[in-house]
Amino acid sequence: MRPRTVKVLQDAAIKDILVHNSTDHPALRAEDTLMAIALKHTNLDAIVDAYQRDGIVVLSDVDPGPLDTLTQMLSDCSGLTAERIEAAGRGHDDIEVTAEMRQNLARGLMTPELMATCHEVFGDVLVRLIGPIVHTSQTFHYQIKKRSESDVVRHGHSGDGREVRALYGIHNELTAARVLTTPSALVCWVPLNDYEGDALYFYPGSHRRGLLVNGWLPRHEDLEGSDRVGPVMKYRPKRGQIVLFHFLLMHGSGAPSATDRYEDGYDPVRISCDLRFFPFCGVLDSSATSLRPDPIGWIHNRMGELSDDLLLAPLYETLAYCGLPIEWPHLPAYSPAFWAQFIEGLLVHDESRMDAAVENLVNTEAGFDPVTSYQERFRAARLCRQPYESIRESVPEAEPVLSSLAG
Ligand SMILES: O=C(O)CCC(=O)C(=O)O
Ligand SMILES: [Fe+2]
Repeated sequence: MRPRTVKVLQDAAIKDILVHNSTDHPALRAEDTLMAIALKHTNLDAIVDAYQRDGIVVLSDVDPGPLDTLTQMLSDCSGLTAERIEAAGRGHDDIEVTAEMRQNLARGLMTPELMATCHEVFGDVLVRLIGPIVHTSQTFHYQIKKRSESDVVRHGHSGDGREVRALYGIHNELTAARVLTTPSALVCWVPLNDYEGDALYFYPGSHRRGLLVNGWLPRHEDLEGSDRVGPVMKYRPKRGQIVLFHFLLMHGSGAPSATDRYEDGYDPVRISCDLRFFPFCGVLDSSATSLRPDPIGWIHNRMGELSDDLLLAPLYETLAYCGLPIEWPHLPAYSPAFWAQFIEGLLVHDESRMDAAVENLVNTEAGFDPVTSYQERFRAARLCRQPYESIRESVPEAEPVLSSLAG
């Protein structure tokens, strides 16, 4: 392929500079562009602060273990070499995403090696953000998106693999997914190449505004009244960075900026993968891992140090799933911690408590769907044995709940 020159206007060049790694001012955020924080022990507080404030944090200087494994797995299932993956982001290689490739890429399968390297590299951040017991998604999704792409989907995995290359409308992870999980999980979005374009749009702070949509909205530029979702920030992927974001954070695929001009045919391709991490989740039919000994003791200690309901939410959920009592403080409107009250209701089959919790989570002022649509959907939640079986040894406190579930 012939290398192509890129002509960008001044504003795009400025953005490039702004996305450099800022270790001196780790929690900085400039205008509408997200800054990166180096993933190291001394920055853990700054990482947690940024996540609390924005609902999203970009990490740099990350150990390459998970990235290398994900790149190798992509090469194995698609035939794309590491060189081609890299060149595609600069528009130096067209990547034909065939129907067969899409089928393979729509569902990557988690392996024990990938899970181990993720826990090693992200474990300390994960326990701070979602607590000491973690489910790691069994499947993940590769995305291969051309800058010129115009197809927009308003659904996730659908079987035809269209979502591998199409742009996503605005959504949050909880209600966009078919399977019900928890608002307090997080996405770990992994760019596999540097990409000359705004890959993702995020709405920082929307993670504290409750449920705004029960499904999917159009893309930012196609949505009249996108200011209801909030101010938008753009992310330009850099290989080696990792983007962590909250399950309630509104986001969607970006598109070429109207001010970027390119020579004919210049069409970089971004390649990425997204993993998901959940706090202990009794409705998720998978095994959880305890990343700390005596997780319930750990949770009680940590709760004494925390005041933010956003970080307390996943800890309350774990206690609620284990049938343990919670001393409820007053919760702010739309707090994700209301989900733990939903779980308390679920455990004792109290639909009115479940419905009340959901009502507190739904933002009817700015949102797009009525409370009843969420309540009807979430009432179908059922506890599974598998997560409880998997923590049997580390959390003996949950034994009564496990025994109450049919074998
Ligand atoms: O890569 C994209 O365009 C969208 C990704 C996304 O929505 C996600 O990873 O949750
Ligand atoms: Fe998403």
